[in-house]
Amino acid sequence: MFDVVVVGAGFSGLYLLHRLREQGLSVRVLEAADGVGGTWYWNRYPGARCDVDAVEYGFSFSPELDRTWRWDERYATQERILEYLDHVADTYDLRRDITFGTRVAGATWDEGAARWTVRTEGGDELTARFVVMATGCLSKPKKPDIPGIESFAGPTYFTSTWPHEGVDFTGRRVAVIGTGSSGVQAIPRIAEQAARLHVFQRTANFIVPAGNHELTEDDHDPDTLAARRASGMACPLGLAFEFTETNLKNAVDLPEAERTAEFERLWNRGGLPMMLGFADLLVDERANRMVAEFIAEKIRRRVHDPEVAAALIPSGFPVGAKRLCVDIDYYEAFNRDNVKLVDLRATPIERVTPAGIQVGGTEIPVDDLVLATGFDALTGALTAIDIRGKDGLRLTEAWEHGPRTYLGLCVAGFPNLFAVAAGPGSPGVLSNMRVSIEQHVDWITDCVRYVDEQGMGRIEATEQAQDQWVEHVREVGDTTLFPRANSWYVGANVPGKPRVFMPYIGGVPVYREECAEVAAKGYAGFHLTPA
Ligand code: FAD
Ligand code: N01
Repeated sequence: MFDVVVVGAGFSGLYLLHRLREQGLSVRVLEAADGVGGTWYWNRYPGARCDVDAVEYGFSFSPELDRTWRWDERYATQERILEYLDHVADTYDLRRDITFGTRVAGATWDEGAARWTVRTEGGDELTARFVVMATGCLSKPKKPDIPGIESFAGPTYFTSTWPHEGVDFTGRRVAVIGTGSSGVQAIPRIAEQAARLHVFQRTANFIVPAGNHELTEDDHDPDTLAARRASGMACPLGLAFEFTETNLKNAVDLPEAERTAEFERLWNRGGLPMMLGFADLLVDERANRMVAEFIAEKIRRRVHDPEVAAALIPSGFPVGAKRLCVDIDYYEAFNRDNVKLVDLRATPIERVTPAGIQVGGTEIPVDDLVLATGFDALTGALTAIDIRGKDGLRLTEAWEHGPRTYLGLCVAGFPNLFAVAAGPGSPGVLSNMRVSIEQHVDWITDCVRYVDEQGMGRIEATEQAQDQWVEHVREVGDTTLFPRANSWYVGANVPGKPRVFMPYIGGVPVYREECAEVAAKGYAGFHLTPA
């Protein structure tokens, strides 16, 4: 029997393994992939990179890693992040406790023995006192329901499970379906290679420029790094950002020139902090429309053909309520002769045929189909596992009407089970994920130590604490514009998924304090019992 079984070997699973082992616990990590990396193992599409500054995205817990690793660009490529996570695994000799190529099919709680039995798809069983699901927030790809898609005769590539050997699109007629973050990153790179690229856009997204650039040794200076990390800890989104007096004001209260100057400054700075520009951008429709119009004007300037520009301007949902995309040369791709935008709002896809995609009665010939169609986010990887808690309660039953967690970390009825940063009810996906992952892992490992030190064998969130947290997450979400978009944050991209705004929007610092307080009060809201 292990003390802890961890499922997943991405950022979360790797740090968990390191921390739990440091505590002297026996740990086994089970990972479906053949290597470490999680997101960065699977998503190898052209153009894939982080959209949080790499120096902030890398782990903060290890002076050793700070000393031995250098990021080369502001936004590291997928290859570089995967190299980094391999370096983390090497540095801490993590692979010896990871079983690769092993997908977990189920986990069943034995109340009498106070232990979990974890079952793999291969039929192996492991027992453990605790299980931590480090299965990822965006790790369960979602296939689009498009008539005829299975009949396509050429190769179909999912951005989320891209072939390791890469794909050469030279001379090919390529179709990309999907214009979320993955599509926005892949499209300019595919456009550079393909003979012809059709981009099938159902919803135009709000996109801000990356402002990518090379990094120097100064960017890795220990004091600079420490300052950035401290700034990230204080920011609701976990991003290093020097708030000015202006950023604490409401956009609607400022003269237009002053407001536009700040939008312009943040636009030129590049990246996700665009949404930190003013206090009211994500809560007041009027302020949100101001930033929407600012972005629309940028699109009009970047895209030469006014009709194409108009189709690329998002409408019908607030800026930021769907995950903001960050681009390198996205709009410029539509100025190329070999790229054509197909606006599915005007002409929906009728069907995929063996030789192409039929739209408005015309078949567009296609050699290669690229699906950048997203994920069953937050809950997908968890509900794909047959998790059974007390009295055989299935997680899918407990979450029938939407996910319910305490702090995004635990679920009532499922003792000694934790989820990392992916748990609905946590701020993870609204933050620089590394910040949330480290905080979650630290909290979970402290919790396991506390249970052991108290001579307890079992910890479970109470229904009451969970109900209060779920209500709090909903209430805070409802004060914002987030629930108004059909986003993966509310599960709208998966037919039949209950519509619930899943992440906690209270911000990283508030959430961290809340978690710390729960721990300081002897894990308030949890029921601890001897084994
Ligand atoms: P993951 O990296 O998703 O790892 C989960 C692992 O669990 C996977 O390896 C998976 O194979 C494994 N697993 C799942 N289910 C099972 C099972 N049943 N059995 C065995 N193994 C299983 N976040 C940011 O903050 N900044 C970014 O710039 C950013 N860029 C992103 C780009 C892309 C393309 C995507 C998809 C996501 C991005 N994210 C970003 C979010 C990203 O997922 C997190 O930053 C982070 O990598 C999550 O790490 P994780 O270890 O929690 O999960
Ligand atoms: O997925 P998405 P993603 N017909 O769900 C379209 C992170 N990430 O992989 O909006 C036609 O955002 C769908 O259209 P619509 C980041 O958190 C980060 O791009 O549903 N189109 C949409 O355009 C991100 O939010 C980076 O109308 C269909 C697209 O497919 C998250 O991962 C990079 C369709 C899916 O967009 C997910 O991003 C990549 C259909 N039947 C990912 N079904 C960084 O930059 C779906 N679509 C760091």
